[in-house]
Amino acid sequence: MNIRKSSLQLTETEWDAFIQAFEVTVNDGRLAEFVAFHTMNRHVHGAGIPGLWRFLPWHRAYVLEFEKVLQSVNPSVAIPYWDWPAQRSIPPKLLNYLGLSTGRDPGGSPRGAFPTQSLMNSIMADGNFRSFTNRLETNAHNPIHIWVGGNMVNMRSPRDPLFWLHHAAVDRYWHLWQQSNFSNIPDALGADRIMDPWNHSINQLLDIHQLDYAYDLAPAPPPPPNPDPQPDPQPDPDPQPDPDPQPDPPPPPDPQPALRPFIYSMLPYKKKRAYFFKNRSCIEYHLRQQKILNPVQPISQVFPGMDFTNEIDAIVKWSGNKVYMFRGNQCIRYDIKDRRQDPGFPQLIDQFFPDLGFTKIDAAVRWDKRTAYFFSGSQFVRYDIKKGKADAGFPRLIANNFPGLSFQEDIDAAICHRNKVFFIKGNEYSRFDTSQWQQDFGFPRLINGEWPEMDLKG
Ligand SMILES: [Cu+2]
Repeated sequence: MNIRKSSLQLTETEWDAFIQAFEVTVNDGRLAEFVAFHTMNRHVHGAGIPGLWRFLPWHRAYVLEFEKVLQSVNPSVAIPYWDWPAQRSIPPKLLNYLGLSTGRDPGGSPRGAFPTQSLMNSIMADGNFRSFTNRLETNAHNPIHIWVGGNMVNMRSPRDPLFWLHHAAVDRYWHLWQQSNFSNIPDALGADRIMDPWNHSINQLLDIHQLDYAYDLAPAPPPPPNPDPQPDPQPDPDPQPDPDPQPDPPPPPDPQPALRPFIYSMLPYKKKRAYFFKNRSCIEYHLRQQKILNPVQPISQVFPGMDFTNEIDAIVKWSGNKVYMFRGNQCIRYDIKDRRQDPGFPQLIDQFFPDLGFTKIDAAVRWDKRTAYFFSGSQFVRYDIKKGKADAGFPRLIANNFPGLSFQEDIDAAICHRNKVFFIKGNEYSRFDTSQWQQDFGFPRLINGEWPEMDLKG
């Protein structure tokens, strides 16, 4: 039985053996052969059928078969798993070892990208295979591929040794989940049940002990203790008064800062068309064809004469040709036909829209002819455009009124297209069906997976 250990638990010798065996497969072409299996992409990723059913079993076979290749070089090698909630960085031993990868580009703070323990707990508590695998793939697996960058964001990701540690981690979560959901299995049909190019069927892949491997269940080592604040043993021989006393430093950042937003606000302006905004830029987008119509342009060029030329928090189409735009604690009204800002603006949000009860708006959306929704923090208000006031009984909690919506606070942007509302937060978007009043299946999705050019430059 071959035991896969946490990347935090591997000894120096075990790391060296893994890297040496990996390097042999780089040089003899066997890794490249495996990369080719992945780029063929035989429906081995979500979000539709059969990719949704095949993602976990196919990658289980894939990691297992490659592990056998490594073991043909050195029988003692097992692929370690990257324990993301505990090791929120590239395992140091692999920092300078790229395998066949042409490079990495780790994307800033891992705090937004690495799944937290509480996210993993919530995914693991999901008793439905279909939504479990979708969330594991979309919310935990994808962000790490993207965070690592380089080859890890495309189908050649298996070139990077991190891929294998990453997918061992995904596989381990499936295995742990199976302990309480064993009969809950991928519902693929016919040929989709066979994990080609091998002939393992899904049924043969369900029990890892039959596949002769296991995961160490040793708990991750505790985080290093905070050093006790000790009095300085050597008193400063020449204490100087602080030459420039500063106020206390700001409090440390929130331990779970929001993901870096991809889109700050959206404005529908014609049937099926919208502007998407980020930083100082906007692009024109076709909602139905899902394509960009014009290159990125500065906001100040597309909307001349406007006081807000960057970082617009929210935009909502109002009646006629008027739109309201929100930034910080201010709002303006803009005429999109005449392309000019209405006189008398900017105004303070809490003075111009006093019954919203918000000083800041994260997202706003025109829901139908008469209704707009404003989102701020974890709350929202429904607003009657015709009466010019908020409906009674608001604000309410997003979490209580949008059942199943993945984003329950700090929504970046929202836009309505027919009976669907798209919500954006960080690098994900979700689609909410207003006639069924529920989030559509298969969401949230990654913006840069499906809307590849959407990362507007500042
Ligand atoms: Cu992957």
